[in-house]
Amino acid sequence: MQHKREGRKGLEGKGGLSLLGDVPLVAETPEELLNDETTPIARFFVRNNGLLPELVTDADGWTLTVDGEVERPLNLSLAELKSRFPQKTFRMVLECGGNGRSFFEPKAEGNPWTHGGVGCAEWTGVSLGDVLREAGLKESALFTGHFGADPDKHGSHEQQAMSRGVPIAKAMEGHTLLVWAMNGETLPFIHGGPLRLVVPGWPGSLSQKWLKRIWIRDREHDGPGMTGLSYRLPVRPLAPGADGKDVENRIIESMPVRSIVTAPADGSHYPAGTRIIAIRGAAWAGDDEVARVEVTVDGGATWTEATMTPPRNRYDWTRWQVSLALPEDGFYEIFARATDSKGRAQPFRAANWNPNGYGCNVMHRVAVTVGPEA
Ligand SMILES: Nc1nc2c(c(=O)[nH]1)N[C@H]1C(S)=C(S)[C@@H](COP(=O)(O)O)O[C@H]1N2
Ligand SMILES: [Mo]
Repeated sequence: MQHKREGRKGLEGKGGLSLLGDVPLVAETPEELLNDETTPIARFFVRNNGLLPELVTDADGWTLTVDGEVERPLNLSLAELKSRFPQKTFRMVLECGGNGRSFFEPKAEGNPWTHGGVGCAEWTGVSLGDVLREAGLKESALFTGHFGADPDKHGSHEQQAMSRGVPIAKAMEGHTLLVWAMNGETLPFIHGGPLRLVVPGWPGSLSQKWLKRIWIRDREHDGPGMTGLSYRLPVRPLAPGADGKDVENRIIESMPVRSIVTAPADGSHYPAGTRIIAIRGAAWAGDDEVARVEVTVDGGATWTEATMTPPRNRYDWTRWQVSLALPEDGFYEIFARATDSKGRAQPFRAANWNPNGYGCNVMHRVAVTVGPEA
């Protein structure tokens, strides 16, 4: 795909990404560039809701405030975070809540992600729960509210570009991290450096970048991204195209199960006579585990189970591979279908349409040809 040269400021070193928007800056990763076990920073998607904050020169002097329903409000420098709490490194999936949106019909509102609004990196930091225990949660503590340093898309600091939050139980999970390093490197500015949250398994919007403040609240947080139709799904299935404004909805928590084929790339060609093709991919399932991945090349008439590499830790993705026999030269569509530990599999067709296009986990399709070069 040809990319526009302009509008890629902030995406230096990320030449392979597809630009979905320049203001705010949004770029996804073509599925075949997600073939690494750990997604390199150069291939990690970018999603902003506002403009970038000012560049930070003194990273260790960056401060995080924890206040609200706590016994002892904290104001910690990054240097203090690093020295006062046990350090953790986990490889975990970060996925935009709108990943897969472009497959809804009719089109839903928002960035037209294919399946590439996702990456799986090694995140290093401290558990948010350890910091909240130090602050001492009051009985009234119910929810977090996350605040970053970025201005909104008009450049104003009066309102957060996005400010979401989670129930206290999710905040206290050991894997919910305050992160300063990614793949062993200082957390890049574009990914929220010096300090970001990573709330694994739930929509990426909870993983606040350029994190300045965690406000502990006695009620559900109501910042931008928490109200209206934002990051919510209708409780009862909607007819595609409905406005969905006056129906009962719920906040999205765990993301749905998904798999992607990371090799071969869509449009690949094999020499005539090729009878076995090697297929590789990744699968993940929000808070749950991937129970199995199956692959078909005949539209779902027959399925072959893939071999899975166990995840390194909770919230890591599952890498999988399978060799498939092709009966003859010709055109094939590869579909991979993951099933989670609760028995939920991916649909063949985008299901559960909603106006903002969340939760589309339709199977990824990769078409290949076998035969003489055209
Ligand atoms: N401060 C801040 N944090 C943010 C956002 C933002 O716009 N501002 N976008 C969120 C969204 S919607 C996603 S999907 C992830 C993307 O993280 P990445 O850009 O590092 O891939 O960051 C989240 N954190
Ligand atoms: Mo997102």
